[in-house]
Amino acid sequence: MPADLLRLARSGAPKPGTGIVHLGLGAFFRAHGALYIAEAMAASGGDWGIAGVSLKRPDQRDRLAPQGFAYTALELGSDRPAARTVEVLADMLVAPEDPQGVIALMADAGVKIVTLTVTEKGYCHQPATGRLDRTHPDILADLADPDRPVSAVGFLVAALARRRAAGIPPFTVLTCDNLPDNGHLVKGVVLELAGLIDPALAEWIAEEARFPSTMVDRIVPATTPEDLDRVAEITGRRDESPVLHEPFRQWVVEDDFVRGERPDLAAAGVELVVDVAPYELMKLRCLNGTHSALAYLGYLAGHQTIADTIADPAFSRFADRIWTDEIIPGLTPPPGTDLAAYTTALKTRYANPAIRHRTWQIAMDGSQKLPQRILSQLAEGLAAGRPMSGLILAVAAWMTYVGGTDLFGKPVDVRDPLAPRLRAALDGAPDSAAKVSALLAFREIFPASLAGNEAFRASLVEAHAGLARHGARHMVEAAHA
Ligand code: CS2
Repeated sequence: MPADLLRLARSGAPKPGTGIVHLGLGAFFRAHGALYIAEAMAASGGDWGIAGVSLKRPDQRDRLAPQGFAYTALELGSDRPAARTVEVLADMLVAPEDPQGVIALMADAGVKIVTLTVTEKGYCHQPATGRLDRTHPDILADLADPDRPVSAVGFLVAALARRRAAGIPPFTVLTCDNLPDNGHLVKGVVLELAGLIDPALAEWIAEEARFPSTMVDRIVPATTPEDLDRVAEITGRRDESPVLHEPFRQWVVEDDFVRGERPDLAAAGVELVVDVAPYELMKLRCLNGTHSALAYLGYLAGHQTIADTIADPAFSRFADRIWTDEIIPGLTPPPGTDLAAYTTALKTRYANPAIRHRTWQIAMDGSQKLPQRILSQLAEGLAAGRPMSGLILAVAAWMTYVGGTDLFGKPVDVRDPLAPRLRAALDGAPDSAAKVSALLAFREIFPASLAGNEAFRASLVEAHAGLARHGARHMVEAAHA
């Protein structure tokens, strides 16, 4: 029996103009920001159609174009799956095919906002400092030819330059990636790159553009070929690029837009606030921090998904203990939020059996994720004298994982921009002590103050050796015994 197919578009209303360009159009934004924006338009109108841009590959465009850029969003977890047809995407460009077209689109006077989900590594910053990585190959390419950029940062700068030259006000840059103080971070890298190209441009951007911070939340696993069949079965219609997501969602946005121009986000349930920081920290540490911890340890214990991992009682207890003993004590709750209730709800979200979020997927790009998810709170907790053994075990699990062989001797497909360097450093190290030292020396991941903490190093070595000797499940069980 097909689920209800709700159309997320104003029936009979003229097609809205394009007011938003999204860089890095993947499953997450289509299941999160795009839905909020579609709902805001359904409630209050406005020309907030979205043009998507793929910065690397054409595959997403190739799947969506034949369906007129409409797609199915399938909510899984409540009793009955709920499917919606989303018609908020107006077009999609592939940057390497037509960089000039992307710049022209972003420089169009009708475009007021550029949203981004380019993942942590897409900002070309140094994770430990948040500053632009001026040696990054994409940034070097952007500097060599600013009119044919490669990176998201390069496109933002090129389009802002074009707008300035044409006398058009800048757009608002609305980042939707899981980085702390993400508005400030993207502003910093944009100003740094712009300053290297044209200092007057950087000044204009600093004065006229806006970079609100945001906290985004919804669990959206990568869509698999099996999911396409599942969606077809449920809806009775074939969709080459559906998104599958949990029922929960949250979007907290700093209300600071160029000329105040934005969709009526509040009508769709977005929380517009003055200070996003407490929401961001809560989400990054409680959710993404434990997600990464469960991903590395769960993977090493042989668990395929987060739902499988949290269904294992040892891991369920482990998650409770790190929330209670290590994470929550370091947080200031956002107004009106009970952190214990927040993490209890999180655990129910993790346990959703309909969401097959692979530990391997979350384990990707650990070098870019660990600093803000785990290491910053680890450093603060150690300084405050809290026992941080659960998060230390998670870091040891990451150190094991990036070695490229799991605890059963099977190869691991490590996806990380630093993978070859991490692997080389580990291959040259004979034992746990040497391996831990080799990785702690990566200054772009571990700040000197943390790497130089001898008690931390000793605990890491013990945890790393313990994983090899006793296995992940045993270590998780023993972590809080
Ligand atoms: C996950 C996030 O893949 C990951 O690293 O931790 O994508 C997570 O599912 C979202 O941030 C949830 O809002």
